Amino acid sequence: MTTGMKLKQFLLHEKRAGVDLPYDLIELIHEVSITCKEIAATVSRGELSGVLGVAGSENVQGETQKELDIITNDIMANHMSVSGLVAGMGSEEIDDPIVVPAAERGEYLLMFDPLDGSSNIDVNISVGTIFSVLKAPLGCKAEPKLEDYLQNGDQQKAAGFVVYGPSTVLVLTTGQGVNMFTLDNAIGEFVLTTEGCQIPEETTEFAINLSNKRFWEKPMQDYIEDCLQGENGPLGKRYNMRWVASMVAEVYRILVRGGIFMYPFDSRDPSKAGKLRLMYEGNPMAMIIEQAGGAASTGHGRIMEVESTGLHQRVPVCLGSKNEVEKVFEYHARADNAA
Ligand code: AHM
Ligand code: MG
Repeated sequence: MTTGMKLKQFLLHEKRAGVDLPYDLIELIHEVSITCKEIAATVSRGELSGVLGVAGSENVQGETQKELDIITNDIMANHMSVSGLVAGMGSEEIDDPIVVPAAERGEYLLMFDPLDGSSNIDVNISVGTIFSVLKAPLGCKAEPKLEDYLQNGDQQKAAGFVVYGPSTVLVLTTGQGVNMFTLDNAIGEFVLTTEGCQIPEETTEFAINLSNKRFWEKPMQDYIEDCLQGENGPLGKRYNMRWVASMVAEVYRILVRGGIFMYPFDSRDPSKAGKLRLMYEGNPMAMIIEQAGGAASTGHGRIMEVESTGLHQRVPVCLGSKNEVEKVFEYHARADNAA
């Protein structure tokens, strides 16, 4: 009976059962979970913390930073840089890789978005932390170079996110399925509450920011048009729509009851292939979704096969229930073939 086990206890249990999980990876995941407890406590204080609102600065992507973006970034970066487990880190909020002192270096690279969906923080809607773990090619022996980070999603050793909602839940994969751990505030531990999440293959629920429709490519416009026609349209189904504007909340919902989430390529800024970032949003979410039996695509192919060219590279994202993601892929393939 594994349900009810604490996070580290469960990972050690899996290792003893034969899962390929190095001890330092278990430690790393455990340390990340500790920082997420600190972030959960910070976020839950809301207006009491006196740090809601914008910080007056922009990140490398030209987005306005919230004070909490910076505070939560520092919580993660400061804690993990003295954990002895990472050789370097990359964060949504920091332009360049975060350097770890030589004496503190470990074997892994940690990519993270410390507070995803942070535009929601002032309106008290769920936000979260997303992370992706890669192996540092030179281990702890040298300071990682930028190219060391530029690995495909398929090379991830672990991926996860924590959603700070009515309850705080850690969703984790180490490549052996997806498990969920709910934070029990009474004991200060993440406790296993769902083992082996499976996303239903079929869905009638889509999530997309429809206000951007005029900027999308034709196949994406066509797919959504067909969804909106409901049971009498070419897809023959009555669809429901959700948009939380918080990817962690959308992916969590999809893991629980299925659905499809899209942040497609759009033409607002041709230099950016969509809004979401490959290394700390697209790839970790893709690994989680695939490990739960879903699919994660750019519309043209698997997200985790996209060649990584930069720490803050953008990627079109379409993920969730397998058969629905496949449909979106077919709309793109048809358009490609016609061209
Ligand atoms: P962020 O990392 O700056 O918070 O941006 C990512 C978020 C996602 O969580 C969410 O899906 C998307 O931005 C919402 O975008 P929009 O404001 O266009 O609806
Ligand atoms: Mg984000």
